[in-house]
Amino acid sequence: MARNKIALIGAGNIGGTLAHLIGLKELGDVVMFDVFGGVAAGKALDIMQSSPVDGFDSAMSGGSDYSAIKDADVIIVTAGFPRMPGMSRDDLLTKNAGVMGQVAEGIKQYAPNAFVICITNPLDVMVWALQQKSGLPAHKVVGMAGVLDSSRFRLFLAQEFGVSVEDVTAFVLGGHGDTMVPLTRYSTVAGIPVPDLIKMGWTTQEKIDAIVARTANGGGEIVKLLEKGSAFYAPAASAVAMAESYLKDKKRVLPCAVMLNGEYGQKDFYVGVPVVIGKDGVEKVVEVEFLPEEKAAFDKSCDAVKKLVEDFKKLGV
Ligand code: TXD
Repeated sequence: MARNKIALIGAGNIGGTLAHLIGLKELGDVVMFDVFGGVAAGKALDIMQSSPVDGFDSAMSGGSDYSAIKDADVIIVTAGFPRMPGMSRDDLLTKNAGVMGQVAEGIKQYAPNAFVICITNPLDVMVWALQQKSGLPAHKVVGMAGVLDSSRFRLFLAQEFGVSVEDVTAFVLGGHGDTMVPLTRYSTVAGIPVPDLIKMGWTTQEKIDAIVARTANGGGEIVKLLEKGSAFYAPAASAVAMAESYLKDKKRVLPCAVMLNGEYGQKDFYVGVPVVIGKDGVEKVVEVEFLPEEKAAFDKSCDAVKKLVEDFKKLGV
């Protein structure tokens, strides 16, 4: 059987990390595309030169010609501009709107059957724009944010409880950003929900509230430290988990930004909810029951995303 072909649109910090992880996991051959073709080609060559040491057989190439992505099985989009200190994700709207149009054209022309994962910010709007402009079916175009947000949440919980990250699950919904909604009653240590752990005296509500706030600001904390650019190791790992679930038909339940069609009482825009990812892309949206305050937080998050979609439409790009 031929190897999978994975195209990376954008060969910046996340793009380069994606290529490296894909090689180390032998998920397929990698084609990197960037407006700076030399950067894409250079990173591809550098990573391929590590393959004899690490023992993986993935071909890597890079350039600035869209024809190279022809018939890719998976496309991961990071093209665009990252946040700088003091910028919100939404400030990136105008800058990245034009980029998405070009990327959508390239995908439509050369790889209309691909499973597409968008990472570019502001995430929920950019993935919507990419789906609309490329015309690919919505179940084949998803946004990466929830896996990253819940990974951050899991880490902070594991640190608080002094347990392995492997034994912590977390549940995060809503838009990527300050309005994201972490559901603590569906977040667990070895199956024990966080509210029960509070009752057991293992932690306090105040500490959990602080962890929730730190998670929601998880990206900003890193932007501030890095001073130029935003997080890239954890975002890349998160997108690779989504790609792997599709390519291996693992049917993992992962929080992804997907087009809602009446689920959770919302429709016609992208927002983060738990979904099953398998060989058909988004195979199922998992709909949980909300408590009134959770519903209010989710609806508020949806309103923020919808407003941004309207702002995007006004740009007329
Ligand atoms: O959770 C999430 N979704 C995110 C999103 C977490 C972290 C970062 N997130 C966003 O991903 C971030 O705000 C950016 O919008 C993207 C990419 O982040 P990265 O850190 O990889 O940015 P870089 O290093 O600036 O890389 C972007 C590359 C760079 O090499 C540009 O030359 C290229 O994109 N670029 C383009 N490539 C192709 N086509 C066009 N038009 C283009 N414009 C820029």
